[in-house]
Amino acid sequence: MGYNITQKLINSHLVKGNPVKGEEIAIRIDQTLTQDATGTMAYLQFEAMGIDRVKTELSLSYIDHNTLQSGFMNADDHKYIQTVCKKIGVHFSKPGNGICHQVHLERFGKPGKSLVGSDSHTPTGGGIGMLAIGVGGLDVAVAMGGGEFYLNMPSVTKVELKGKLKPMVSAKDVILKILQILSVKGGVGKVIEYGGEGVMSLSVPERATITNMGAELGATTGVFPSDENTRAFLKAQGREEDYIELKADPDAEYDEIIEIDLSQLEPLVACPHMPDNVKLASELEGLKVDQVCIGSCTNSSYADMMKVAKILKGRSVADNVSLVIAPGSRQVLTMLSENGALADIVAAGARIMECACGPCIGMGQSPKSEGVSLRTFNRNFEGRSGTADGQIYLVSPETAAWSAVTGVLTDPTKFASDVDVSVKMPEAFKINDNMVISPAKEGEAVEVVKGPNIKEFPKNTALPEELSLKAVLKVGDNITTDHIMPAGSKILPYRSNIPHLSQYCFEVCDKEFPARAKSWGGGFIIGGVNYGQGSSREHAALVPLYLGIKAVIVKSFARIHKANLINSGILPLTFENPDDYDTIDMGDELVLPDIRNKILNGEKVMLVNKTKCREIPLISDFSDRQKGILADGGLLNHTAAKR
Ligand code: MIC
Ligand code: SF4
Repeated sequence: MGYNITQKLINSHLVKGNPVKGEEIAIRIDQTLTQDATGTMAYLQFEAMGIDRVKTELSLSYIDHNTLQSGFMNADDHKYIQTVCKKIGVHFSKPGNGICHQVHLERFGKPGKSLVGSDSHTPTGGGIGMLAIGVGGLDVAVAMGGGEFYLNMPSVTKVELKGKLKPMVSAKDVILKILQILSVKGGVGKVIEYGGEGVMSLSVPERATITNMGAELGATTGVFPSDENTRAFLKAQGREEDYIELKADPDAEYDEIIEIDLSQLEPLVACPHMPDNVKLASELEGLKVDQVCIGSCTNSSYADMMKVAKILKGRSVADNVSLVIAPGSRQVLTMLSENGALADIVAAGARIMECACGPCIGMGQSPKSEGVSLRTFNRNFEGRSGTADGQIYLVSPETAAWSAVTGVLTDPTKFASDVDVSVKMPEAFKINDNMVISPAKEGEAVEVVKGPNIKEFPKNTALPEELSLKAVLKVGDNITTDHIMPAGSKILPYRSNIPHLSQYCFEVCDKEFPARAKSWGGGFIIGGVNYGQGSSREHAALVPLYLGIKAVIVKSFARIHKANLINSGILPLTFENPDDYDTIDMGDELVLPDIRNKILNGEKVMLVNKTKCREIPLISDFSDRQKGILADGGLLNHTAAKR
């Protein structure tokens, strides 16, 4: 039997375990990346591990999330990250150089390599044939120290692409289609592998748009073959030597196959407030628009921006629309400014933002109350834009640009004959890596600067024999990490200050939660399906840990968040019978008797609801490694205990 690409990548990096679906395996990590909003924690944890230098082939640290400096906090974090990176051997991409995933794709990603990043959109690297996985900061810290990365062997879904996209239909519409088919939880435990003759019609940045939003499917990652298009992209980036061919064997097998005929796709829109709430753009035609934002790690490549410039050239942004554009990297911005496209964009009336995440993570540009904002981004979770009742729609660059001009949501295909938006890949991208600072030589003295915004991270204690606490919060299905630990311009600057952050935990669902958790001495959280979907932020585990949360009991978990809970020593347990969720109310007195032994011995866990006089069976499906981590109260304690 032949191998698919996923199996080839995993087999070539396997260090432990049997690559059999669902079993825990460990892989060697070649590259790591962090961004600033998760990076401070990752580097504090790396320092706490007592390792002097990183042991990967290449590790990078990007500053792209917290670039608003309205106070000392973000600047403190940047200084800490820059100095610690210099010391431990990590390359540092300065603020303004671009969004981590875009820059990594352009300058550092290599087909055939493994990458973990402390950001859920790390699968962007799958567009260039990498095994690229989003993880929590502590898992990146471990990988930087040369440790393996553990995951459950995923199943592999093949997306068989046929045909070619019509003009004005784009890569974003492909992934929105897949989200419509699979939903925001349909990718959990899977790698989405792309194949078929349609692949050749997609450039590396288009492929990266598609794998990027694999995060929204909950997938472990996504991957495209590495082929002549990959070679051409690498060559144009001056790094043809990084090319290797990577393709599935003709007789490779898959767990599931989804066919998509690219030529049949129409422009799609993800409506508020979930990326899988997908409708046809033509159905929504005429919806009045207040704001259009173009950028983010999903759609900010040179080709995306050129398409937008072509549409805007000689036209004006509608009076009722504020158009905001953030090119994904300095490379893109430089090329747009040199070829005149930037002038066309500016002349149309766009507001140009720096090359960073910006509005995607609520760092400015929040829409007006109830404002309709069309965004080329990847997430439209409630409140994420910074406006609680903002109505965020996810669209392609083509739909965004035309809608900015017309002032209403517009199906761009009706203008297909007006403008040719095809963009040829440049023969040579503009290369300038002077905003990437190399680390110091080994042994060279470097002072690590920790300003007052950098506080210690919370540590857990070993799991006791019994846990007896109240249900301190009950939430529903599809709770995102943006619900658990919101971001945005007011809160994000405190990512290195857990006590401060804790005031905002679950703010979107229940403002009283932090105070209640403190006065009740912590507790258990009860939740529905796909709990913890979305970002990789381990703050969604560290802050509950700080507030005394000892277990999260839900119908099902999202992958990265479950791993982050385990790393923090919080028990992630699932209902054996999902209906038992209905029998627990907030405030109920709950007990997990003999829990330490049960976890360590892999026995069935019983939850006793003293208030309702009921016993509820729970699933605790942990590997031996995870049992040890949970018993010791988190990965750092576990590693220290093993020494
Ligand atoms: C996001 O898009 O939600 C973020 C902000 O990039 C997060 C990381 C974070 O919370 O810092 C992610 O996707 O992992
Ligand atoms: Fe940044 Fe948005 Fe991408 Fe997250 S999804 S890395 S906030 S651009």
